Amino acid sequence: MSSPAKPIIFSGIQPTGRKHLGNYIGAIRQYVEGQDRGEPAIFCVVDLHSISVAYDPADLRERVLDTAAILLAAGLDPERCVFFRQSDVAAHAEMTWLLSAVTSHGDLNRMTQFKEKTGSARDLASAALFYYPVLMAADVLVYRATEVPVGDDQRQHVELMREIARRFNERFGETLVIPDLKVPEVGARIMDLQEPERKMSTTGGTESGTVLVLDDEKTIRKKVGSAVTDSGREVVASPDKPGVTNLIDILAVARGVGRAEIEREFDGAGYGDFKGAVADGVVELLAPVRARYAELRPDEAALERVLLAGAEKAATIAAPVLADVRARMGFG
Ligand code: AQP
Repeated sequence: MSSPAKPIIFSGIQPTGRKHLGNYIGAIRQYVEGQDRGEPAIFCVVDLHSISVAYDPADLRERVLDTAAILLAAGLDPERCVFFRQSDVAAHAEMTWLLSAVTSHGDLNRMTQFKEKTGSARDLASAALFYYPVLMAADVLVYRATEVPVGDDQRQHVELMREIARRFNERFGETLVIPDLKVPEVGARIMDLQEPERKMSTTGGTESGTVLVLDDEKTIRKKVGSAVTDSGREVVASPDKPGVTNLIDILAVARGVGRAEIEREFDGAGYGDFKGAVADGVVELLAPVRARYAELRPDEAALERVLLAGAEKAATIAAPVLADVRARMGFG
């Protein structure tokens, strides 16, 4: 089905209280930007995804509220976007099963994130982890979303959801929209400050190389100050300087400028001054979010109200799409 003229933006984020600078720059920042463009922009805390690894049910509920408060603190406005908890809208789970008819075992076997996350313990991984990309496809396709703002690590999953939509349309007739991937030009893959060859990550990164959205100023300065650079002095982005390149990207995003401007400003300055400026930039970027989070997080009833109201709106948008999919597939 050709994309409608109006953009429908969809993205999901896992429930943890440990959202990091990579999540903020690669995803959350794009959500806030998208809510003014999306008609509608739909964002959800993907708690169904989080049961694909070991978890504690009581803790899950708390982490959903943490994540909701972080996103609202970062600027999501439930009056201008649709913001909800994934498990409150049953269409996601039903759509997952329906789409599994046009997803092959081989497709899922090729997903690098599954391979990386399971390593040699693949046989012990939950079927849910293997199925994660189908649920992610369902999340997006059930809203006929046109645009999926994510970080670079989700590129392969978005390619697969596009393929699933194409196959569905070929097999059952034009029904689903093929969504476009949207990764930020700068900051699509923020790297771990201690191990800049790997991405900053909730589960796989180093503690001191991962700046959390809720870190206080002192912690941010310490983490940025001890970031791995290299033995040279030049502040230049290049593949053989992954640590410096990462810091340039972070500062470029924090200031809303391009890489070249940062390189020009710190030409000949040395790493000490440069890291100081990066720390200032990150503190300025995250401090307002942390302050607002402290105001919002205690009022759990208010957070629940926001999520439930969002779920009602989301369910209304998903219902006709799911009805079309069911009808095309011969149900009902
Ligand atoms: N390092 C990153 N740089 C840029 N974007 C990133 N994202 C994740 N890491 C980076 C983007 O953040 C969004 C939300 O991610 P998530 O919380 O839903 O789940 P995730 O991908 O599992 O987060 P992590 O930190 O990457 O967790 P691990 O490594 O434990 O799996 C997504 O859009 C993602 O692209």
